[in-house]
Amino acid sequence: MGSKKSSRRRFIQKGAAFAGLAATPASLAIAPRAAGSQTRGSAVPDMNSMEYVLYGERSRFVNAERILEGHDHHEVNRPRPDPYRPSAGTPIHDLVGIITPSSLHFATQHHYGIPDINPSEHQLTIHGMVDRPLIFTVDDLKRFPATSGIYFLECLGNRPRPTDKTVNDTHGRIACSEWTGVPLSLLLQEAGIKNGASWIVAEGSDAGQHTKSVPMAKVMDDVLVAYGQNGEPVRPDQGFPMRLLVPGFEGIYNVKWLKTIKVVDQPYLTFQERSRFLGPDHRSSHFIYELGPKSVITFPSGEDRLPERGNYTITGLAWSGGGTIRRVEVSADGGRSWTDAKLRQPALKRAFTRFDLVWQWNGEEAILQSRCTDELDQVQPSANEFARFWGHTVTEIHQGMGSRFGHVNFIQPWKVTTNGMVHNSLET
Ligand SMILES: Nc1nc2c(c(=O)[nH]1)N[C@H]1C(S)=C(S)[C@@H](COP(=O)(O)O)O[C@H]1N2
Ligand SMILES: [Mo]
Repeated sequence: MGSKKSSRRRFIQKGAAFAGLAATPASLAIAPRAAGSQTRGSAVPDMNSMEYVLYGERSRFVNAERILEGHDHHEVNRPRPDPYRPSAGTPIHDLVGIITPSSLHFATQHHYGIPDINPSEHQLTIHGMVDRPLIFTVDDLKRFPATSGIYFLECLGNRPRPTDKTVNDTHGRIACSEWTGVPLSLLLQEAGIKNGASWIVAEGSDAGQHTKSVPMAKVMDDVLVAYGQNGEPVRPDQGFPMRLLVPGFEGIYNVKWLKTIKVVDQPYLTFQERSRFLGPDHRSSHFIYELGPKSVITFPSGEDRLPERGNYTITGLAWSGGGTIRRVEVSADGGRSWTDAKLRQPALKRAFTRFDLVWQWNGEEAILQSRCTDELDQVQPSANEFARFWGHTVTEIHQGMGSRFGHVNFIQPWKVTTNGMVHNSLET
C-alpha cells in the first residue's frame, strides 16, 4: 500500500478500518444523488448582512427539501384551502443524527389548511368530567414546570409500496423532534378528574376541527401539551401555539392547534375515527394506537449509487411506540444472515435511534435490510410475516393498503445491483 494513500482511501477500498468507525473522515466522498451539487439560488447571499446575524440560514449549497406527495385528498369536504395545500414528506435520506429540523418535518394531513393563530388570543379549555373547568393561555402553561422529550411522530399513512423509488417515498411521513410543554396530567390534576373518567377527547382549532379520543392511562403516563419544538415555539405546520403530543401513538392522536380537552368516560367516534380508520377486518381497530417496532436503512437506499466497491457505512433509523430500541440487525443477503448494527447514542424511548454498520461491498448484487427489536422484545416483521398475520398475500397487502392494516412496519429491502445502483426491492 503506497504511503501516499490517505487513511480515507484505505478505509474505503481495503476494508482495513472496521475498528476505526469514529475516525472516519467526515468528508467521505459519497455523492449518491444527481441533485447533490445543485445550489438553491445563483445569487451569492451576503452572509455578513444583518439578516444573517439576526436569523441564521443554511448554506446555499445545502438543498434538502420536503418531498411533495403530489396527490389531492378528494374526500375532504370544504372548507379547504384553495389551491389545495399538497402534503409533503420528510427527506429522511438527508437527515443526520436523530432530530428532524422543523422546516423539514413532514407536512401532511393539513386537509383544511394551517390556521394563523395569535398566541395572545388562543386558549385551551379543559372541561367535561372535572371538578373545575379551566382555561389556559400559552403564558398560563409556561407557569407550570415544563418537560422536554425527544419523540418520533409517525403518520399511519407511512407505508412503503413496491412502486416507491426512494426512502423518502417509502418512509417520509415521520419526523423526530424535541418537544417541550406541560404534562397533561398536571393540568388535569389542577382541574380535578371525576370518578369514572377514562378518556379525553381533544379538539384542534383548524377548520376541520380535528378531534381524537385518547385513553386516560396514556394521558397520565407521558402526554404533553407542547408549545416548544426543537428549542423554539412549535411551528404553525406542527400546531402553533400548542398541540397534543402523544409519544409513540399514531400521528393522528397528536392534535395540533389544540383548543379543547373534554374529559369523558368512553372513546368518542369522531369524524376522523369514523371516516378513515374503521377497517372491515376484526383485527383492525381504530383504538389500537401504539406503533410497532420499525426501522429502515436510509443509506444506501433507493436511487443512491455506490461509485465503487469498497467500504461504506450503512446507516438508518429505528423507532417503536413500545419504548426504546434494543437491537438493530442488518442483512446484506436478503435476510439469510444478520449482523448487529451499532446503536448510536442517545438511544431514547419513543425516539429515532440511529444505527450504523460498516459494510464492504464486493461489487456483487446485494439486498440490504434492517430489522429492529424494542424493549418489549417486539421484533419488526418481514413483509411475508406481516401479510401472514393479516391472512393475506404480500400482493394483496400492497393492493389493499387502506388503514385497515393498521401500522405498516414491515422490513424494507434495498437491492444494490452490480453497477452500484440501489433500488426498492419490495416484492410486488
Ligand atoms: N388539528 C389537527 N391535528 C392533527 C391533524 C390535523 O389535520 N388537524 N392531523 C393529524 C395527523 S393525521 C398526523 S399524522 C399528525 C401530524 O403531525 P405533524 O404535522 O406535527 O407531523 O397530526 C395530527 N394532528
Ligand atoms: Mo396522519
